[in-house]
Amino acid sequence: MIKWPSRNRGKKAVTNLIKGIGLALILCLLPAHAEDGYSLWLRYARLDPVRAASAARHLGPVELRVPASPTVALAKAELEKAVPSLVGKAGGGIILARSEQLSGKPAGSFRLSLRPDGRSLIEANDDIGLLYGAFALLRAAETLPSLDHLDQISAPAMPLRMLNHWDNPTADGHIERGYAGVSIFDWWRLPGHLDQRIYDYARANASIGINGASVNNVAAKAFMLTKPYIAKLKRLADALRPYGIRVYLAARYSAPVDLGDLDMADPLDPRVRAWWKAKTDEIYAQIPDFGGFLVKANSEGQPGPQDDQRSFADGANMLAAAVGDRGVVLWRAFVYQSGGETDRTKLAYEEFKPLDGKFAANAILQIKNGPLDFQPREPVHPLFGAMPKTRTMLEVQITKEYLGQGTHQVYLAPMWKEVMDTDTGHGDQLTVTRSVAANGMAGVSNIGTDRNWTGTHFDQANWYAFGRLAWNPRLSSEEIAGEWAAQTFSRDAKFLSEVVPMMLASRQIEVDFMTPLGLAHLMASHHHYGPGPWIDDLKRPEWNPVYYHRADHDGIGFDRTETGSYALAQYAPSAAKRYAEDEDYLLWFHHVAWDRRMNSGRSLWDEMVARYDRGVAGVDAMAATWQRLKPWVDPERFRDTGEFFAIQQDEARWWRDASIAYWQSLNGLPLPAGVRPPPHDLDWYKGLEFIEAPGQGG
Ligand code: BDP
Repeated sequence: MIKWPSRNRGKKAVTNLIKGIGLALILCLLPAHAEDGYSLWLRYARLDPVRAASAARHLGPVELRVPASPTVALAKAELEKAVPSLVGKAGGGIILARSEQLSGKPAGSFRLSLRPDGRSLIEANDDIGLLYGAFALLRAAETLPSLDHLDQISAPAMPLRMLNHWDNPTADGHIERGYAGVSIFDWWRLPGHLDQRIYDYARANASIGINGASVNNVAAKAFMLTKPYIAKLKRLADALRPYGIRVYLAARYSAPVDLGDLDMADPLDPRVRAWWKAKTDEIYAQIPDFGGFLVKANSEGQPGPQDDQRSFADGANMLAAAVGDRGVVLWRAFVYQSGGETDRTKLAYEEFKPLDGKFAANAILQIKNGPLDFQPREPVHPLFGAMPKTRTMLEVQITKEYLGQGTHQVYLAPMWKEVMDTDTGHGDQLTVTRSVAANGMAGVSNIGTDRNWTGTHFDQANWYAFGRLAWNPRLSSEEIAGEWAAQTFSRDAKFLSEVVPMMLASRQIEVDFMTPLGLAHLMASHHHYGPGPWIDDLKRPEWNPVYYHRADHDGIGFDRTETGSYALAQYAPSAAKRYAEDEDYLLWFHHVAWDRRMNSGRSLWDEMVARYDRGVAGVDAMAATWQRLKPWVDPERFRDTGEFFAIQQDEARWWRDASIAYWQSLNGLPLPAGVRPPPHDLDWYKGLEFIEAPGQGG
């Protein structure tokens, strides 16, 4: 019965009952009830009557044929909560059991099938497999036409499927590149108090197979390694453990010095090695399943082994020795100290390739998807597949730093698939996925304290897609979008037939109006929000957009062929050839004249303008699609999303207009006939400032 808050506790229960019935009636009469997005894709909205009746035959009371454990209890509770919500009264049942068939499969694998009596059977060799299986069964009930032929074995493609939170453990909870509020990790109130949100976060992660979380910014603070913070981390780790999630820490390389214990951090010095060993032991004494350290070293002002004339392998191996076989060291490849090299995209390869074979067995090199920095489109990082004697892992950015941040709708699965499916050319169909599958994949989280977790409702799809792809990279972007939208909004076929193509198109649309044809890094300084292709006054040359586009009166683009920086040579020949010929990467790899003939028959300039316009039209089309979806969406999320589309419509025009105005100031070319000129002059766009933009660095 619904309880109403009442000042007069003496009022009769019958009053409450009448009110309750009244509210229930109102709710039934509403086409859809308001929702705030907190439930993510775990809403378990009632199936339509036919499907509910069908699924009800296979779902119902949970029978445990395994010993109870906290994880098994979570699986049982999830099923018991979800089944009545999905189907109402259920006539079947669900059995949780061990399985012989899964021996040899990776941790977390499970099998779903039907017993002869029609009940569902979830089998796994470990408890976490049962929890994953429980979520998978519920997903199947929601997304398959029926459960009548349920029979699937599912095993994770990669052992490490982790989120990297760039959350600063500071009082303001600021998240670097975070656009959904502040950090959900409340270090101040830990270890005494842990917010319910943390359990809900863990549950959402478990539902998509995420099994690791690095909880603090890679620009790390040394105090995270102190005793009080280890106690706080322990409380967090204890909460996440039943959900199969191990915690990791971003470690500040100079911590022994910063914390006042030593006067240098040289990784080959025995005192430094002993310090890290003792520190790591201290952590493991509290958190026996601590995952390990994530390290950003000698990058963007962070300290690292190069400060002591030691190599990255020396640094990583020192930490790896401290961790031992208890965990891993994730060493980030995102470095770009110049030392004379004039193409930033070549620097990480030049640093790390010679170190192949030098890293310890529990050190993993974590490589961003592209050689620059999470741009709307980049070629894959040349290190993938190029270090056969080194464990490597893929890092993608779930938060949309360079893709419209917290106001544009961009579904990122197509971008990640583009990267993951790329053949590196370094071996027999050695795709990026295959090159990292033995280790894993990390996603820079987009989660914050916003009620809907991710700032916009559609950004939830990127969190979801990250987990699903890390579990099964063979899933298509379309399947994942369909699953997500069905669980999050509506399973109606008409709704899905509109929303899924809209999501699939959204990434190319963003590329079109921001950085068409291989352009990159044209965003305004610091906050990276909005266009700033004219910027040329930042301290380091490679921080400036002009460094990347190299446009002048005659042409545009960065020559990375043999006549230029020859970054192409860092790729295996087949991959280099593909990239050299692909128009989508034209201006990434080539400097070309404005009148170059394109595949379309247009000149480059006309093609660029056409792409900008295509991008703007694409956003308009998405916004119009959304309006048509009103019948299937609750008013709250409908309005919310509609407003973000309106912002994106304005900003797509802003990107297009500012870019065109700037390119025209260089090339002096007219716009093709009939094309709308920018409404303002270049100075107007240059004058825009956004000091309050969220998520800025540091
Ligand atoms: C860049 C961000 C910067 C991060 C850096 C990193 O602008 O804030 O610290 O990546 O990956 O994209 O370390």
